[in-house]
Amino acid sequence: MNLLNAGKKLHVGAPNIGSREVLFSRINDILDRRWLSNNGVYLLEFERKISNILGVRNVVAMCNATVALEIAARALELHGEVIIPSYTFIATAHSLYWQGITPVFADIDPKTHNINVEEVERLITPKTTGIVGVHIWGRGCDTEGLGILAKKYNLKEMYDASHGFACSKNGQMLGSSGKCEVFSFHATKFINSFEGGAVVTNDDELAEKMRLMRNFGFKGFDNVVHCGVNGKMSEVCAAMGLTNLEQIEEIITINRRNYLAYQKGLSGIKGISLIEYDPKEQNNFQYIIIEVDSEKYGLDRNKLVERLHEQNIIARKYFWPGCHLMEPYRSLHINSPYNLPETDRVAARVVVLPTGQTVDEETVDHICQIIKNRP
Ligand code: T4K
Repeated sequence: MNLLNAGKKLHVGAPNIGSREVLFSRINDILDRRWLSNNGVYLLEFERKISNILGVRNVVAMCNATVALEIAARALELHGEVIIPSYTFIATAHSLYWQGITPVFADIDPKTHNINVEEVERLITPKTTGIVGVHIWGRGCDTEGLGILAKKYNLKEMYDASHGFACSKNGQMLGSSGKCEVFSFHATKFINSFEGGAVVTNDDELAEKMRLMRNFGFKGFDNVVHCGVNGKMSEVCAAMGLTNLEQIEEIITINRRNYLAYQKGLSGIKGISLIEYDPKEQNNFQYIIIEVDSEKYGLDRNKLVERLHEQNIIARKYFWPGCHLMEPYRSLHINSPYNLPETDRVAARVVVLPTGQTVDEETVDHICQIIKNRP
């Protein structure tokens, strides 16, 4: 019986969960070892496996992607202004502002929802020290274009790849662009470790610095060489991550099946378009994103979300409003006099629909019927 038939709410972001038996046996082993955190065997194995999947030399796993972004920015010595898209989860902006860096918001390309490189160039000032690109929905952003800008203006380039685990661009897994890339393994992500994140990089020196910063800056027992923080991933989280990695193919198969069912069920509904994934690339299909053209559809985007919620389908309006319209950034008027018309337009149209293990084809069909039966 699916969740809706059982009278339960169906959430966007409901976690995918691997073999309980395997997880519990790992947790028992962790307890037997009495090694719960700080470079334990499960953490090291998790890092090794991610490194193999992504084809990146170094993986530094952390307690979540927000802290991973903060540590990466600090290790890169970003300061002053850093350009990011406004159309992203607020953590991309907060991770910079939290350490005294001003995030300057660039507009997006409405077709890809990713940062627009020309807009980035317009925003570069003498205070700019870096760019953080974001691979929204796991669709790789223009890393070539941002790389060229970074070189031209001597800026540090890094990526928030929170959505992009096991997604490729030009046939290569995301994770190898710029100085480093950050992944999230939060409960809602394609692969979760309860809470978790990682910075990945091919730069050994940078990786070593971030490893130390993740553990308060300690190098050895009594020697602190950096200002650091507690960014460590616990052994239990690493065990969950490892267990979920073992079902990666299965989750992709389920997500892909659901994506294709949505594609079929939503086709031909005026004013509703499902975003596409490039069939030449690998994708985790973790995000079912529709854009609602209210005029053509005949119903406001917010009303559609309300209607879905009334039917126990907890759809989300990620990422509305853009970061530039959230505090503290709204009051700071950081982008004045630049407007972000494409960000505002896309953020006002997007609805995220549920997928993953808790969703079957019957459920997708039911959701599509609700969307179809507009007034
Ligand atoms: N950069 C980007 C581009 C990101 O998207 C994110 C996170 C980050 C950075 C930072 O990564 P982390 O520091 O989190 O590793 C959620 C997630 O909390 C957040 O991780 C994610 N992006 C964002 C897109 O979505 P909220 O505020 O919507 O979280 P919440 O708790 O309302 O959960 C979302 C939905 O998931 C709910 O409808 C309920 C469902 N859910 C959630 C949890 C935790 C479950 O069904 N089970 C659960 O255990 O941000």
